[in-house]
Amino acid sequence: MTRMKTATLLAILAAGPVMAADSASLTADLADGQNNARGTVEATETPSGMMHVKIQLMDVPQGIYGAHLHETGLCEGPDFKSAGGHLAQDGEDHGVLAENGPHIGDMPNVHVPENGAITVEYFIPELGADLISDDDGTAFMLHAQADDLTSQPSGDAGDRMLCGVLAEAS
Ligand SMILES: [Cu+2]
Ligand SMILES: [Zn+2]
Repeated sequence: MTRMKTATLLAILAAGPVMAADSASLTADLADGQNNARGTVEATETPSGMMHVKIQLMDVPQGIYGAHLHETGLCEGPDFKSAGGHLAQDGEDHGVLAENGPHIGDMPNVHVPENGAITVEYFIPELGADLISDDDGTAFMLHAQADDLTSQPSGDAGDRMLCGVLAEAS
């Protein structure tokens, strides 16, 4: 453990202060309502201003599931209601099919294949690490059903299946 931390520190030093300042990175460990590990999410700022989000899932039942960033970084199972609604800015409605959509925390559905494992990457425009790391934090949520991309306020995506709190990568 100590050795790994030293290696990380050296890597940061090698990258120099410019890189460190420009690319904040946040990660979340995903768990289901029974606290079983189900994957990870990584959100990294890029020079373009877009957030690069990488989701890696494992041991998830085959299906199509809504994926969002939720406004509160608190994952209390089994229902994960503690994470609140979608991460959103003033005047935003839910979903890309809404005229005033989407919420800044809305992402495309994840299609999990039969083997239960998938990795997907998204770009989210105009999302900075400062918005994710606000006072009450932010959670990534995968729902039990597909997001219809239009129903208010959350795409009719059903129960909350997997949750993870995004925190600065150490
Ligand atoms: Cu959601
Ligand atoms: Zn939404």
